[in-house]
Amino acid sequence: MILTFIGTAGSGKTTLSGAFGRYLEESGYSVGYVNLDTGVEDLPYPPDVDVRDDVTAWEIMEEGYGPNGAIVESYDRLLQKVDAYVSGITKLAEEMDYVIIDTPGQMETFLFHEFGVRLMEGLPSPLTVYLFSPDILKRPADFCFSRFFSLMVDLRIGTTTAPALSKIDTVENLDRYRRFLDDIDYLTSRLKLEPSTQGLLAYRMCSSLPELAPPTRVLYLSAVTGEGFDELETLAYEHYCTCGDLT
Ligand SMILES: Nc1nc2c(ncn2[C@@H]2O[C@H](COP(=O)(O)OP(=O)(O)O)[C@@H](O)[C@H]2O)c(=O)[nH]1
Ligand SMILES: [Mg+2]
Repeated sequence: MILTFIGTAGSGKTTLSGAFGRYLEESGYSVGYVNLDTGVEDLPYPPDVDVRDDVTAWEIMEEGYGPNGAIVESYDRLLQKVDAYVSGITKLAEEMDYVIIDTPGQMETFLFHEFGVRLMEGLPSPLTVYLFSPDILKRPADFCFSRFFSLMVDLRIGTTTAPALSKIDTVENLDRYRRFLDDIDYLTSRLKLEPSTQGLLAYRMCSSLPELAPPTRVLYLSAVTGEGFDELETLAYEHYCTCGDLT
């Protein structure tokens, strides 16, 4: 089965790819690793498929591009080979129990680039995990934003997407986060009390969430302590055995 980690830069994709992969290997599974980041230097896992074998952001910078331009240019060049990547990853998935895909550091170079979209469309039913870290969750509207962003990932790349709070070892009051993320009715009731137009928008959006999407459960993960790894394994199993029902 194919598991893809998506999230903003620093949300913990690469660390989690290594830590969850090791957890699966220690449980006796065979695991294949895919690195799609042209700008990464060190990886905490041995990649079986690695875009840096074709192109790196640094070599493009040597041609005179700036850091952002080099990253975009690297995916423009990789686009010509997207079909070969789809075949390579599909083959790896046939050989291994799990294939873990670590996506580019900057999420937009994956979600907003044809390389990422075409790659994901070509793969056999990958499960995507959308990672967001606790530091972006301050106000009730932020919780609504995270739930919706997970849906937007689904909409953009067409894969079943599970939202996951990363780095939970860094938060003291996980219960507060859980309450806002797990209980949409509670979140909606809190948003109703927000006086701002932003609060009103969040209230309207969150009220419609149950109609828009099946009630996918949220994961709570730490790549440092391994918390939530058993739930992630269960979710991946359910995705493959019950055809995407992640309630
Ligand atoms: N405390 C803590 N730090 C983490 C965790 N996962 C990642 N980090 C740290 O967050 C930073 C960014 O992680 P990285 O995996 O490179 O993020 P990526 O850009 O999404 O691939 C690094 O300094 C990691 O050590 C976690 O579960 N707990
Ligand atoms: Mg990374």
